[in-house]
Amino acid sequence: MFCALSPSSLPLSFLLTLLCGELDIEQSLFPLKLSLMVLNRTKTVVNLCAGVLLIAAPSLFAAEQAVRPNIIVILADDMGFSDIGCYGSEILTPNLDRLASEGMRFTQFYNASKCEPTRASLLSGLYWEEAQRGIRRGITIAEALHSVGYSTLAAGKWHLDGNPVDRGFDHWFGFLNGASNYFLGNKFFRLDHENFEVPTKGFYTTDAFTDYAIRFAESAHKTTPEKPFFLYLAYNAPHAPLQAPPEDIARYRGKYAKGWDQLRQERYEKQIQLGVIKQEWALSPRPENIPAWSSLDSTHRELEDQRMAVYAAMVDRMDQNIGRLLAKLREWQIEENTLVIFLSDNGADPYDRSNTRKKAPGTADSNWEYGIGWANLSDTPFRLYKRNQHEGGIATPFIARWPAVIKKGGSITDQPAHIVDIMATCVKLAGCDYAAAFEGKASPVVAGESGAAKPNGTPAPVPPLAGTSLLPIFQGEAWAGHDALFFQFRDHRAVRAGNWKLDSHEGKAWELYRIDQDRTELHDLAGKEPKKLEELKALYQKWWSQPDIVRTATPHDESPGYVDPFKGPQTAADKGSKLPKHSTDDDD
Ligand SMILES: [Ca+2]
Repeated sequence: MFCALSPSSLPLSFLLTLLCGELDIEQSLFPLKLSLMVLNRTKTVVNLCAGVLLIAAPSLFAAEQAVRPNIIVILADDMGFSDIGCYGSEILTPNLDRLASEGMRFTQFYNASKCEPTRASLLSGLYWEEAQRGIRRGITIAEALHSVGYSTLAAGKWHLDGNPVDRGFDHWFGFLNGASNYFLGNKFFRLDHENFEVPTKGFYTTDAFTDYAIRFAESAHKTTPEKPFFLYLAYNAPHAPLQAPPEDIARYRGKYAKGWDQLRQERYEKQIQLGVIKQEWALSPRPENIPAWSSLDSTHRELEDQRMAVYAAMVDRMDQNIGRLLAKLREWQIEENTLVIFLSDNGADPYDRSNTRKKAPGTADSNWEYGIGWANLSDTPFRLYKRNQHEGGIATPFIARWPAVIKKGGSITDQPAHIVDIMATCVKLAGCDYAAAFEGKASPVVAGESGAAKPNGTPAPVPPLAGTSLLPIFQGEAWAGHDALFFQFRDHRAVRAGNWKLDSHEGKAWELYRIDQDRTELHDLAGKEPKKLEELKALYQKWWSQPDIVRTATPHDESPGYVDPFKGPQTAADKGSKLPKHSTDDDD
């Protein structure tokens, strides 16, 4: 129902608007952005203009229905599937829970398992392997929506080539690289193109990103109300280092003393109650490289409680800030026609490179991660983690609220969908004809402000979008969906097609799962279903051998390993460490 405005339809529709004299046109720069009131008046208008409509019906209907929404995409960083209340967590996230109760949740939404791959894929609408690192092929959502009159705004972590204001965003505040100290920032902070001097006191990234997101959106809304806006708010929370305001940490201290085994069971049971997972999917067992909570001594438990309390505080603080933004939408009276999406860029981070073990977790001068035991809790009920293509690496919470369109609050969909669908959705809602405007044309070349190199030679042509608009799902209608979804990071690979999923971890043998019956991937059917195994392998290889795919697979480097915080080398950089050395990819 949200049809694109074709240029040829504009003059006639505008004329009809004048003739009818009934339509509530907003300001002149964008005469066909009709108010919501118009939608309720369609019948009257049809009566008044019946004669003219006989000639002009298609284009007028298109115009009347094209009330383009504001679009807000909120991205969390390294947050697992079960870490917010409406997906099973004990962490307090009332604002995200409300977003879900007023909108819809997806139970089978997928990201690209890592920070930069997900950002490249989400913002380009292409698989990461097509977009290339940093988005060297393709355009961004901001470039697409800016071309059809949207204000385009961003705050948070960028982690792609160049600077967001060179990739279609009008305004940007945040840092260009993959991780930052939450209280002190780093040298990569920018306000648009300008270096941003992080205040020495009173600064916390999650608060600051929200401040600027609100500032940008308020300015766009108030100074150019005829233009809808697209806001990309990419928090770095709860990515390492574990750092949070003390008052938030205090609310969680002691709550994790019951340990990861009990909490994982509690989250699993809550997830079943909530309807975000099915009862027939058994909870994946604790891996052997995570000790039983009961085996830890009291000192160790105390430390674990401390660091999980900080992680919880970071998620909580993010939720508080999302609440501030949502309150502004209501205050500005634009809540009804604003699509708000929330998701995470990858599964929980299992690494433990904590190197300030004499300091308590949480402070500005500490550098802690929460370790594989808590990461396994975050990814309840799934197996494996960030970077892996098993469900623990790629399954994300996904909430969409849009009161004008998503009418059944609290609804849940089991449709398998993917971050490539977000761009497809945005261009659909914005009335941007991506294929006509961009496909086959040269991809933009941007300066390597964050240290990334420019593409060599002639920029590659912009490929067709890999995704499909989610609008039918929002409307409660049938959705064509995907024949198959593909996943790869280094030698972690997967393809999901219908009820089946093929996985390989660290280049090891393919595993085959009936994902509809066994989403926690506990019963490998590779030996029992050789025909299906070969079919999915061929599907993956066909995708993988496309000429446009940039092959990034390298020999596997390591498997996640639990590191006792009281024993052994403390960081990968320590001499003689048994821990793997982490490449840039692994660091963020
Ligand atoms: Ca991440």
